[in-house]
Amino acid sequence: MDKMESTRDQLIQLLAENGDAYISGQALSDSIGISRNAIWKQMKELEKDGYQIEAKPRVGYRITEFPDKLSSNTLKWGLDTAWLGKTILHHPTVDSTQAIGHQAAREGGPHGTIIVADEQTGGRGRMNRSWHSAKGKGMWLSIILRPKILPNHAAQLTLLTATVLADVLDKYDSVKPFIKWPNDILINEKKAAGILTEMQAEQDQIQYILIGIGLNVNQTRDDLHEDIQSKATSLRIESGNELSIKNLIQELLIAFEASFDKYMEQGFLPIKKKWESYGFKIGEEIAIKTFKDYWRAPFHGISEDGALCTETEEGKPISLYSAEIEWFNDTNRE
Ligand code: BT5
Repeated sequence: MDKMESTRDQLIQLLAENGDAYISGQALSDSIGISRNAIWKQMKELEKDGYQIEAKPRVGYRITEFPDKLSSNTLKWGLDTAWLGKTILHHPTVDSTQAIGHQAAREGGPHGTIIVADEQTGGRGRMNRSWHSAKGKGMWLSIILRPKILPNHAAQLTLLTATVLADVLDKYDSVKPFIKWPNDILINEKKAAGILTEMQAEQDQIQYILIGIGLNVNQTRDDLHEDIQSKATSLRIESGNELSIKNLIQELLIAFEASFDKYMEQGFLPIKKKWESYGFKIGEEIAIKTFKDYWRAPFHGISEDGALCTETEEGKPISLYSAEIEWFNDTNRE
């Protein structure tokens, strides 16, 4: 980072920390170590970048509006969380936010650290599938968590994440989200979001969990990669409106923190109920694909620990932890 940029970052941070209150030119000049005239020049530069700044004579400055582009500062401004997103690492372009997240977690990145990018060149899904993450079109984000739960409960956090995403999307007009087991978000039977959970753990202790969330926001149908055009969608396609990715991220983080805190207090049961309220094809017949079999059976919901409750071909109840589900006239086959 060059000197100009770091001065500007310090300035934004000081103003952002001050919220709605004014901070005097003198105080800014003392903290950053540049002249009051230089502060004034920097303010003019910020305005060119889309910041709206109010300057009150003899009182000081405050920011009244942050630009819509993503940065650690714009995301933190107005983010009303206690622990989630206190550290936000933003990059314009990355291979995968998961890769950056693993590195940050290995280097001690705290619980609640967020990694977010405008674009991923090597975005990943489960089982090494690729995840298309075009520049400025979606939410491409990873969360580092260090929860005090048993490693075999980690999958519950993936289901929790799906319910948080569904809750956030449900608030948007003409968007009716469903969760396809275990954790794809569908709108009108097309995939709008996916979740990838990775974990570093010993037998009975989690070092960290990295939850990766990919949400299609502002793609038009033509913007979607041809591999996924028939089976994917975006919020813009569904709602007809372009949406602010920055606002969506903030809404997601606020809802995630509340849901996580509740989970730590009350356990999985409230999440299970919420998940089932969004569950796709619950009570209907689905096709189940495991690594060796493929059969049809009714989908009864999820168990207390997040497994898929269904039946064997012979009609005996079973719980499955890893499988893919499909439905008839399903266009989503891999
Ligand atoms: C997922 O995998 O759905 C998990 C996706 C997680 C992506 C996030 S973005 C931030 C973080 N950093 C990463 O590198 N990853 C995470 P899975 O259930 O395996 O689904 C993958 C399949 O979804 C692909 O094989 C495609 O068929 C389809 N797909 C790929 N890109 C898509 C997109 N943008 N929208 C909808 N479907 C897509």
